[in-house]
Amino acid sequence: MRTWKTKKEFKKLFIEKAEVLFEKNVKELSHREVYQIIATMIKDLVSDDWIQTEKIYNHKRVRQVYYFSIEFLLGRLLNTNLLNCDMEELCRSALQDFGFDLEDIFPEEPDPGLGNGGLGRLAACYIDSMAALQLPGHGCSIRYQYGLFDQRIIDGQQVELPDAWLRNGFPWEIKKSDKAVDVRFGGHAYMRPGKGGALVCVHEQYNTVRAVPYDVPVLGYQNRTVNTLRLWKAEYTRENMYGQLRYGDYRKALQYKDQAQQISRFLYPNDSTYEGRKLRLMQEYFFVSAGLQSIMRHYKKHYGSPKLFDRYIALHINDTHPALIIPELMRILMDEEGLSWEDSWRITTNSVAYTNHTILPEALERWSIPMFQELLPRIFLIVDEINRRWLEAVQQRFPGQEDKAREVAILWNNQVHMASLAVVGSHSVNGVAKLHSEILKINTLKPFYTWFPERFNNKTNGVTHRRWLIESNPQLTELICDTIGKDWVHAPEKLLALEPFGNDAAFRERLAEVKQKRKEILAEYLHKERNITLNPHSIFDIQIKRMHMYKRQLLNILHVYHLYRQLVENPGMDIIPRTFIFGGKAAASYGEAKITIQLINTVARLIDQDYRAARKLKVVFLENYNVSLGQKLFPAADVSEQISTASKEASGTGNMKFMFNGAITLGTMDGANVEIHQEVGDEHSVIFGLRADEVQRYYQEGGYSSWDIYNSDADVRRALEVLEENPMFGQLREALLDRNDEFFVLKDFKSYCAAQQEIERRYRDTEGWFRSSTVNIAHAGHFSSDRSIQEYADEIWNLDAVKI
Ligand code: GL5
Repeated sequence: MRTWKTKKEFKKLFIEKAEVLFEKNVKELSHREVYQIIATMIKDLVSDDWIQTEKIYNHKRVRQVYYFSIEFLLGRLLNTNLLNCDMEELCRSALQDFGFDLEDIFPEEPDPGLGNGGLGRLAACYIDSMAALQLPGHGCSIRYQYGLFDQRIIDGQQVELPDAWLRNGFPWEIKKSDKAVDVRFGGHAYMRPGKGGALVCVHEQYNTVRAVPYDVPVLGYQNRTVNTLRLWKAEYTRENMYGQLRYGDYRKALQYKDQAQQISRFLYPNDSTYEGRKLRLMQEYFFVSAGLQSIMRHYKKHYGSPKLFDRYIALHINDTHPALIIPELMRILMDEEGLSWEDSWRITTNSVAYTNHTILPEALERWSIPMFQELLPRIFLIVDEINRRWLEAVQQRFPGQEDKAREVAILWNNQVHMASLAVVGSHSVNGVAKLHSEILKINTLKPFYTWFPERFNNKTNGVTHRRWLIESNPQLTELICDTIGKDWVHAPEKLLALEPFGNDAAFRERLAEVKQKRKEILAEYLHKERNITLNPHSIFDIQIKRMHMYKRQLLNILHVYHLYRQLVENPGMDIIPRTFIFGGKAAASYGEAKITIQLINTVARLIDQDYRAARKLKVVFLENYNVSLGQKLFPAADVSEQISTASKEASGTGNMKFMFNGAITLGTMDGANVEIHQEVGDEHSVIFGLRADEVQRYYQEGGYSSWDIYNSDADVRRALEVLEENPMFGQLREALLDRNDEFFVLKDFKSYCAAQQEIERRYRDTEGWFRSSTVNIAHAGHFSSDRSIQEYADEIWNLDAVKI
């Protein structure tokens, strides 16, 4: 393969690619075409290393991990990959010679629609860190044709448009048709005596869906490691189609074809319908089965006997969506490799490890047994047997205690309980922040913890500082390097060396300049691209995350309205101008979250149109929040809003991205906020509200009376008046008062207002503020995903780094 290492070679190849790909000379190229050419060139550039990496893994027969996740929210890859192969400056300068500015090229890349929120973004950070640490680890997921949705705000309301992110192709992927595998759905499965009398499974009359892999290279940070993210696309098979046509059943044949193609069409099919849920279950089995079959095939070719599978292979499941990997591995080992149940079970549980990402009951997956059985008859037989053996063990230990069995059953109440399957079938169960891992032990998964205390552990989340600091905030990166050198780039915990500079006036001044600059960059961008005007001299107070009642965007906007009312009554009130920025998508079927967006936009308009307030306050709801917009917002933030109801946010990862960029956390003692607070202390973060144990106690006691607060607190009463503006908002008022405020918005209102005043007080003390900002950056290193992944590798996967 011809590739480039110098600017001259780059330019020569660039010209050739322009001809081959677009039949154009350089002057005629559009920005999008330039992006496509460079992406293709990078893929060519790293292809030798990619092949080499795999060769070394195979040759040395190293232990490898496969990270199964139903989402990988990658973000744009061009900048990241240029940084990783250390070609950014060369590329920038070559393009300049051609008359292009690299900064104009980056926005041409659409954000891949392969994820929706924190869980998917975490998976993307984790594969980045695996490659950076030279760990043999790969991702496995689905190649969705459409992402979540493109969010538009029309008349203040969210409107969902299709996110056809693949419209112009995805230049980072390579289709591997020869590595396709078949996945079976439906039909009948039963056991019958085979040779020597042992029972064997017969599975017949099933449909076959072809899974075709598309591989995306995952580049290590300037270290030549190139791992793989394998994305599966679903296709129909001609054989299956013709099979049905042979019997003259056109309707069935077309139905099959359509259903097969549906599997990888949408991220998040609407699960409020039976058809939607069925499709989601098909997606889960589809990528798990395809991934595992290809792993097994590769393993047997290079490593040998399936009996040693668990010595060489670790399988990680990111939440329960890939938990069918447990019965699927059992199926492959027994039905295809001829191993016994006992050997297969030992290998399976030794291979699989499970991370839980939520305690919200509605998010714990359960499938109806009839649907499961119809779609996956062979897998159901195996789950049924796992459940039978497991309950037998429970009965032996607690004879006659039905309730013990009920608590831990995998099949119960006509449902398959996926979290129970995941815990029983794996050797490690972890939460994603210290508090969350404790809640799993004492609450959500308590009965399992009593059984398998040794399985439970914590792995606090992390984010890749390469994307979230180095790539997103070059100004801050330069300041840090000028101040403490570059060691931290490879060892982010060394950011700690920055802490003493919080006491250095010259450093603080430069830090303030960087923050100001980043606020101006954001303001300019929003002005140019979205016609939004911000005052870059106001405090930028930002809440960006999925819209959810437990995340309490409602608390934030009620406080803004409270401030607004104060200003109206007292226009001379001395407050520092404040810009409240919101961004996030609400699930299409989540009424209250969508109304909250409308409320935010209503308050925004109210303030804009009132001269008494508009000089001091500004509210913006940014349409279509995604990874690339996030990369502009985190560097510009002064205040990081992390205000979920304590105990509800498993970890949060936005909180860490803000911290890397020197924002101050305004948060509850929830998720990883607790550990951020532990790192920086009361002096450098602002904490408010009920604690997790208090929230849990209220729940046990049937809640609290929000009416009492309403009746006794005039500020609360006044703030709620905004909900009388529009009959739509009545639903929110009802949730807060008549449905007893499940998320403690009114209960925490007073203490949130006080915390906001505290933020303002601290901001007035510029010296103290930037000292706090420095301390936050210095302690952010702990929240690098490199730290998290090293812990996974050492404590769960038992994986060593491999030099390439
Ligand atoms: C989530 C949690 O809600 C977040 O608190 C957590 O940071 C994230 C990654 O561990 O996982 N669970 C989940 O289903 N989504 C999340 O963001 O989407």
